[in-house]
Formats: sequence, C-alpha cells, structure tokens
Amino acid sequence: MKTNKGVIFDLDGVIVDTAKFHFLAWRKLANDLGFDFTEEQNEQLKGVSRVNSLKKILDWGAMELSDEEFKRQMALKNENYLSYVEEMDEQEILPGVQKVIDYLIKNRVPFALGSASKNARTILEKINLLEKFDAIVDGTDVSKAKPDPEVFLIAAEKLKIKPENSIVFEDSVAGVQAANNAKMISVGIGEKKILGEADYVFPGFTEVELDFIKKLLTK
Ligand code: B16
Ligand code: MG
Repeated sequence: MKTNKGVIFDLDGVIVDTAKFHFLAWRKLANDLGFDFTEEQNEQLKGVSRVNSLKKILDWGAMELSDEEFKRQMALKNENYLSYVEEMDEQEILPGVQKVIDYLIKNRVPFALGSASKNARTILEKINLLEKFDAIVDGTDVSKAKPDPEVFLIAAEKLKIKPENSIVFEDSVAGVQAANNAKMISVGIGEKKILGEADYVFPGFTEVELDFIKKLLTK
C-alpha cells in the first residue's frame, strides 16, 4: 500500500485493559490511607500520569502527604500494580487489536506506541508485542502529560511521519485532546458521549474495520 501515514496507539484502554489493575492498586492505597473512591471516579484517572493520579486521589480523600510519603505511596502502588502485570500474557490483548497490527505490518505502515505509562515496555513484553512496534514513547520519555501533545509529537518524529499524517487511537479524553492538540487524526475507542472531541469514535477495536483503516491510510 502506498501511504505517507503512520499510526500511534495508546496502550492502556486501547491495546490492553490495565485500567482494572490500576484501579485495584490505587483503591488499595486509598483504603490503606483510610478512605475509598468509586469506579466512576476512577474514570478520571485514565490517561493521567502516576503523579497526577495520586494528587487527584488524595484530593478525593481530603488528605495531604509529605513529599517523602507521597513518593513512598507511589512506589507501593506501582509495586502492587506490577504484581498484576506480572500475570499478563497475549490473552490480555483486547479483541480486534491484533488484526489491525497484522494489517499494518503486512502493508508496511509504520506504527508507534504513545503512552503515559512508565511500565509500557514491561507490559508490551508480557503480551509479546514489544518487538512489533517501530517506535515506543512512554512515560519515561516525556516531561509533559496528556493533553499536552508531546508524547504523540515525539512518536511521529520517531516514525518520520508528519503530525497531520498521524492517526492516533486513544481511549481517554486527555489523550484525544493531546492528539487534537498535535493536529493529528484522532480515533477514540470508547463511548461517543465521553470522546466526542475525536474525529472518529468506535466502541471497541472489534468495530474498527480494516476497510476504515485502509481509507484513512490512503485518504
Ligand atoms: P504508570 P496510557 C496511562 O496509560 C493510564 O491510563 C493511567 O491510568 C496511568 O496512571 C498512566 O498510564 C501512568 O501509568 O503508573 O504505569 O506509569 O493510557 O497512556 O497508555
Ligand atoms: Mg489509555
């Protein structure tokens, strides 16, 4: 296929559903500190960096921690989160994702990861996708969190693709805004009423037809 376009995937909520593990680990942290939060509140943590997630959670519990304790709690949460990640394998790849990745590889379309997670490489390794990506940009490579476009702009640069020729798959509001701020083509994976700012929205990857991808790539 002749195309000057490239694809950037978010990780959590697009390729795998690690949100459920983040929720369990953050909730344990809150419970250990003596309060709780709901699954609905957890929605606000999607795509949000580790530091900013803890800040939000402490706000919900009306709690303040010293810098040292803040860091200790973040490390504890990550340790707990990684104990779930440890159990992951290819079965965790969300339905419909593999067929799109296979299609991109077959058609030599470059694709990258653009994730806020500092654990992205570990997760990709667990699900056997690490070697498939042409570039990986994660929470260890950026200084500005989504909705800042930094993560996607670096990914496009690594792929040698212009921002306006980059197609981003994202499940979070902050991520869709980051793609839009980068002047990229944004495809939301989730509910239309939440991701309405995206150029296109699908409930999940199973609804993303290869024909749609082909049209975007050859447009
Ligand atoms: P970590 P994404 C994001 O991943 C998650 O959606 C968000 O819930 C998490 O806090 C963030 O990564 C940081 O993750 O603690 O592993 O560095 O959706 O941008 O792939
Ligand atoms: Mg996400």
